[in-house]
Amino acid sequence: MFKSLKSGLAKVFANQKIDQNTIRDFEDLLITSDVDVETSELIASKLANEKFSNAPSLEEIQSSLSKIINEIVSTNIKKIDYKNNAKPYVILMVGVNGSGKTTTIAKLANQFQKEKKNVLLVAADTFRAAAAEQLNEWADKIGTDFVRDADKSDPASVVYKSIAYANKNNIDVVIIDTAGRLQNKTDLMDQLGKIDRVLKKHDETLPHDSIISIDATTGQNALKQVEEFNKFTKITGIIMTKFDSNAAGGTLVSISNKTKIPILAIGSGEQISDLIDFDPEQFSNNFIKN
Ligand SMILES: Nc1nc2c(ncn2[C@@H]2O[C@H](COP(=O)(O)OP(=O)(O)OP(=O)(O)O)[C@@H](O)[C@H]2O)c(=O)[nH]1
Ligand SMILES: [Mg+2]
Repeated sequence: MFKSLKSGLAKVFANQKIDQNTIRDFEDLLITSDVDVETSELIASKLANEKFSNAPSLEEIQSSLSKIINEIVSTNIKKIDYKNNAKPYVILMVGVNGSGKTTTIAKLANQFQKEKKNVLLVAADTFRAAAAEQLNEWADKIGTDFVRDADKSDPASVVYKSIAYANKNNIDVVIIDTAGRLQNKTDLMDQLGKIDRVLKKHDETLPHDSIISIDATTGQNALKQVEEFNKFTKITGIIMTKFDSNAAGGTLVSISNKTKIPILAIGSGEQISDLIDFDPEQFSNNFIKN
């Protein structure tokens, strides 16, 4: 992970100089690591303003950069706060196709189960029969409750019913799986808006969390995804999936800087235990130094 940035930094700052030329090359390097232009400029200007000795070593530059990145990615650090909140605590999982929603739900459910919470998984991806099956299998494996509706039914309907089910069955945490949708497909985004509104009919504080799963290898489009989904349900947290694959890492830096929405956790594989809390310092060190 992040290999390109480290070797790139060594090249850009080989002459141990921080001047207009190296700063420009550094900005270009960030952009090739999936950091957006504005955020790249911000990081570069912060670096240019750092007080260095005459010929700063690569290590000095790296330390300073990792501090700068850490400042950006540690805005609004947050965990899912389901323990001290309303019962049931309702989490809506959204995101584009294949971004890891269903797998991440299984990982979260597994964590909550371990904490002795009663969990309900809701299949609001009614487009594909296989989608509900996939969630059902996870529910069986982890041992959570599960509700679904007939295929092709209105997903808002099963969502509405699920809250009544949760109230009746002493459920602590409800996690709703939604169909993957591209953020520019208006009809599908409207449908998501309807799911959000139906939840608010039960209780206007619902959903307590709307989490978007973002494939860490997505690049610049990730920002657009967060911004668009946020128009239909207020996004309260981000889970970056597939961090074990060849992610450049810059996507996460950009999203943190531009949206200020907390990164809740990171998906590090396909197994149920492959979900780790986001650690800004560790991320920043890896991003710059590894
Ligand atoms: N390596 C890796 N693979 C992951 C991770 N999270 C999910 N996947 C894989 O990505 C693929 C898609 O995951 P799903 O959870 O089905 O994604 P989804 O967003 O529910 O997909 P749709 O419902 O079709 O929109 C599966 O093969 C998962 O095993 C992760 O953190 N690391
Ligand atoms: Mg899915």
